[in-house]
Amino acid sequence: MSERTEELRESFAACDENQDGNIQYGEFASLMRNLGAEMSEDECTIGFTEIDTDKDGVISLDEFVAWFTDNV
Ligand SMILES: [Ca+2]
Ligand SMILES: [Ca+2]
Repeated sequence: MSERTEELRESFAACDENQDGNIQYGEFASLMRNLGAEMSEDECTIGFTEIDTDKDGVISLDEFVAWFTDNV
């Protein structure tokens, strides 16, 4: 596992407040607030949907890593 992926895994774990192994919408919204991103409810929803590529309503670690690898 690359160092970059390890960092992302740690960010994911920090974001996963209830430690269930997925990021729910509420956890994603508070992550964005913590990052200081000024996002409206709509923008948050769009961002969440974009990362949730299999559309199961939660962001898995794979989806999180894939999105940050492609976009950051
Ligand atoms: Ca969670
Ligand atoms: Ca998903």
